[in-house]
Amino acid sequence: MESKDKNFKRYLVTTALPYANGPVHIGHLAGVYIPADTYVRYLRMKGAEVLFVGGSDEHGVPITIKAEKEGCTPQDIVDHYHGLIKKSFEELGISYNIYSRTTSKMHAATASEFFQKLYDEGKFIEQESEQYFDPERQKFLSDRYIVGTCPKCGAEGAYGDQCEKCGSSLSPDELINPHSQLSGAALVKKMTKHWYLPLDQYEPWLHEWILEGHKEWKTNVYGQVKSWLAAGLQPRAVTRDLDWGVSVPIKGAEGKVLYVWFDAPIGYISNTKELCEKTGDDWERWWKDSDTKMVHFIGKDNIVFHCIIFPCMLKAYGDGYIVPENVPANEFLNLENDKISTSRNWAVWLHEYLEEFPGKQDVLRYVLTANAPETKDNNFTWKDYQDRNNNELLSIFGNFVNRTIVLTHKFYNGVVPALENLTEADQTVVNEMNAFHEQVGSSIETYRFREALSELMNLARLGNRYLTENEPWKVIKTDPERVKTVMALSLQIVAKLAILAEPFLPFSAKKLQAMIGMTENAWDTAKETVLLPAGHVVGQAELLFEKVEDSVVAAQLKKLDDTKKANELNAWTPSPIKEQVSFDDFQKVDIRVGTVLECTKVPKADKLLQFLIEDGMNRRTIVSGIAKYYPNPEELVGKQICFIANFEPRKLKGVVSEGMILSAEDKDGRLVLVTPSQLVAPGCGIG
Ligand code: B3M
Ligand code: ZN
Repeated sequence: MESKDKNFKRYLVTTALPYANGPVHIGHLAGVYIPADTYVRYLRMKGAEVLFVGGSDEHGVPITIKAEKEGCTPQDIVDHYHGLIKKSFEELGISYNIYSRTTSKMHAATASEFFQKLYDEGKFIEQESEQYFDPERQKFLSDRYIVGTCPKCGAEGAYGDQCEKCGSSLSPDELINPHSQLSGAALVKKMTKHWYLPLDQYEPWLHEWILEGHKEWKTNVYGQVKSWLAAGLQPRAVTRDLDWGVSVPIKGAEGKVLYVWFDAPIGYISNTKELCEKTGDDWERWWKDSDTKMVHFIGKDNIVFHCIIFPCMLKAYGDGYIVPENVPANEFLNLENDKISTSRNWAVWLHEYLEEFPGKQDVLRYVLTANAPETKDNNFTWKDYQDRNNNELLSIFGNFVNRTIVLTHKFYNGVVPALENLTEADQTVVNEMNAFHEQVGSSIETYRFREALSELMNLARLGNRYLTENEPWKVIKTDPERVKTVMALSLQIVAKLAILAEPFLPFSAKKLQAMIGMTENAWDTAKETVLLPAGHVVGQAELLFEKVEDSVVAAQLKKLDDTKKANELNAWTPSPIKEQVSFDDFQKVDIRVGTVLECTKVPKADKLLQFLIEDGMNRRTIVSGIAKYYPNPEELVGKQICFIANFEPRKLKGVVSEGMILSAEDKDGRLVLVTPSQLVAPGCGIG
């Protein structure tokens, strides 16, 4: 396997711990969880000893903000999302050995002990600095809790780390009039003490370990590490003044917790311990034995934490801790050509997919692997989802398997014929098909999952082509002996597919294995030419995949379109409130209800409508600039409108207008007439 120079005895595979403040979406899946699960399933099939560790990241400021907004505790938030995430991962078939959480007791103890040891050994720098403090709530505020006016665009409500209006990243010092999001109080600055991990001291080691020792890492990962090191590392604070997190276990640190990015990666260790405690395994052999190969699956925004900070923590701790052998981070996935965004609800959420597409886990796994953002950002579209399902899974894979099994039943009642009397062309197909086991495997081992999947599909293509070229359904009439060979060989391809597909399409592969009565699914059995011996009986054909109809795609696109519309409405802010007026001033304006008697376009004025209004005493003419929004003015006859009765008369395009009709101006500038909600007597006053 990889790292040809070293034979590892076991694999410790981790996936980034998703924040438990929202559900998981396809971007997370394509970037992290599906490739990791594919890798792990493959390793297990290879007979390797593997520990696959996941969990929820339940600390950090965004969780506390969400709790505050929803009027509940942070624990409520993480309980809800941890449950949701864990369940959806299970349903998608992400085959963790453990999926735990960073609010567990084991984690608090582990993270705390980790900090304590580094502290005791003088591995931190202690430093006081001035931080913003909310005098009303008596607490220090993290950047997210500080709001003010954006110095770049003037928007109100910009955060201490970013203005969401113009997107500029900010520091709280740059904000105009910074105040507390919690209490609204003006902020003061106060001294506070924190502990820093002096990353700069580890630069030479990082240089040697990664830049010299791991040139094989993906270029996006290697490149990021290189540029961080070139820029020079700074000491990083590993504590925060916050009341949600793992308490800093030392005297004088009351009210402080470990920084979420310090505790979260320790979660990999805590969760390993939790599992080993249950199973009676020794956790240290996973973490402190150089025979263990550790691989972190993450997204690109987590590279610095997994390639620099966490390894420095492990190195600082010493005691035999290993560091990752690889960190195959992916880029980002977009959705319908737009950035996936939780706050804009622009995502395909895993729990919703599982509900709306029952039994179609493998389709999502397939599409997200085929489109994985391995080397650059990539795009998910529902059209592509449909195409890949219909034209690849169904037409190539499903169709080949189905044809082969149906014909085997038709010709031989499901009994596999002997693979003999091979022609030269058959022998070429045998050689070709036997190469896939190695090709798919080595692509997986080097984290090239897209390539591995397309190789797998090439095996199915090979099978399809072989059947089509040999036409057993015709030849059966003229040369039944020949058909035995053709079917025997096709069945071996089906069996090979059943094994090689398993890391990618675990549900369908299992179904196929059961269908053809295969009991052995070790990866290396796929090396063999004959997997289904003569005389073996295969079961009846069952459909592995089904067509995705246009209406399904349309429904998903409609859902996204609705989201877009809702976002546009939310994004709009009404104009600022005008200067205050007194009751007396308001009383001066005489607003009344009138009934429309006539309504026509004003000639040679495309914006204007001329109304004849019954005002209870008289009839009056009012001209209003709403023609564009009421193309059939006659339809307004009989409707009631509101108008200013004592508005100074004005002449518009030769017509004297005796008042002003009220209309609402929508966010897009559209004018809509204001009418009473029930019929009232014309002339009655509004106020
Ligand atoms: N909670 C996930 C994220 O950045 C973050 C990963 C922690 S991994 C130790 O979305
Ligand atoms: Zn701004």
